[in-house]
Amino acid sequence: MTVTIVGSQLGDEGKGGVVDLYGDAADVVARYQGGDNAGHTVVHDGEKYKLSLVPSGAVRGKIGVLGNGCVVNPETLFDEIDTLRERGLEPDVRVSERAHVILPYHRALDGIEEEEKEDLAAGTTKRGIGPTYEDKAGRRGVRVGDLLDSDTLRERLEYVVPQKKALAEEVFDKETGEAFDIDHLYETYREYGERLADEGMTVDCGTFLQNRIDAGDNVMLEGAQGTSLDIDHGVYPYVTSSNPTAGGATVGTGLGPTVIGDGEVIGIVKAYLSRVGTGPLPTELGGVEGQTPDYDAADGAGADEEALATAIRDEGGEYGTVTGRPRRVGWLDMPMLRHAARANGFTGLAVNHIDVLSGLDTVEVGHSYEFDGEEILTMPPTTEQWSRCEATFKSFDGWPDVDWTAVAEDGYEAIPENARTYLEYISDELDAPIYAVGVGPGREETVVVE
Ligand code: 2SA
Ligand code: MG
Repeated sequence: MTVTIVGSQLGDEGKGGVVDLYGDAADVVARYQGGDNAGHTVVHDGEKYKLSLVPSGAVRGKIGVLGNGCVVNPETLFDEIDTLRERGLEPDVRVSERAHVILPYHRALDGIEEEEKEDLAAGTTKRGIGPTYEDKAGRRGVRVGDLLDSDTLRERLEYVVPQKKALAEEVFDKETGEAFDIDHLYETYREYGERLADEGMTVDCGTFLQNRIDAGDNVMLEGAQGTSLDIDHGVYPYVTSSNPTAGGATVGTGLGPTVIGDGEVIGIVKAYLSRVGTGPLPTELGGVEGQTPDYDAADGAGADEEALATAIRDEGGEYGTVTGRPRRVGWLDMPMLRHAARANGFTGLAVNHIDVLSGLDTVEVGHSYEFDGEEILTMPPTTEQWSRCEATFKSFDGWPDVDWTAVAEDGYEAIPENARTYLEYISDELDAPIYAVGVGPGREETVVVE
């Protein structure tokens, strides 16, 4: 049996808490896309762990797998594993031999391209994610399995590195150093390969997971980022370079779609919107310099909106886990969620952070868009079209700030009535039941809907 956890918005929907909730029943937790651009905070036995690559289940004694759809920076991988070991844990992490390796030149080129792109820059995490997936699609990538075979590694590097060096030096007019030096890269990455082999960490992901499922184990597939950051279904080009949508779970692990479809696909929804990075955002409140297009510090009426945005940002701790960037915030965007519900085929929803909105007089929701004089209920296919959409809002009466820990203990009926009205609206619009409601940052602060 599998449970797939997918972000339905722009990442940071609180997937970690839901992974925790369902992770108890899981024996294996696998990631299927992305790399060390995914920030998740895991609280375990009162200790806080910040991870960006290692699947969060590894903190809780589960087997953590990085699937073939992931891009792996071995330096981050071993740093995270070593840090967990120093803190007394014994993480069991496996890595697909088919996963692609992030090399130092990928990180360098990510930074260079973001500078060059100006208005088209996605505001990436600069972890080399895009350039690594580019090389994967361009059939010039280095895979984890290649690190274990020094002749192949050497051959691959000799082919690709001169191209990368020329790109940096000749196209972008940048100086290159060790990150573009074949001998240096060969030595360093061969050693990573040795460590992966010594610790028996590499697997053929699809076979490994299928065998576990056949033996009766539960497998959780943990998506990173979110649907609107999907390279195909997101707001291109302001997206990440992988498929966070549920289809990515099959391609990115090697499990068949019927295996994934036999299980649950849970859409994680944040009760409002947050976004790190650039691009349009029709329900945005205020803005963040350097990320919001044409950002202008607000005055007059806009100042109230800025203040509300700041309050939500601070209350919700909306700062990037990986980069520390303040996140842009806005009201819930229903066209975005309808798009996500369809693209992922959610069997259920978890709605998080309803506590963050408590105490407001009214809570707004972008119910539909006005687009070229017409009302539309889902996202248009191009981002240029999306930028012309104006949200039409629907207002909900706010709910009080209550003792959310007590609510978590008492169950769904203890959630303030107005908040339940809001939740039921989301569930009706997306035609999916609510499985869980996040009412606080802690692991226990989740209401499971019976
Ligand atoms: P990239 O680095 O190539 O994946 O960036 C491309 C776009 O995808 C966005 N992106 C993210 N958005 C939200 N959360 C992410 N993870 C970290 C977190 C981000 C952080 O959990 O907070 O710490 O800043 C994440 N990863 C990628 C990114 O902003 C670009 O718009
Ligand atoms: Mg995150």
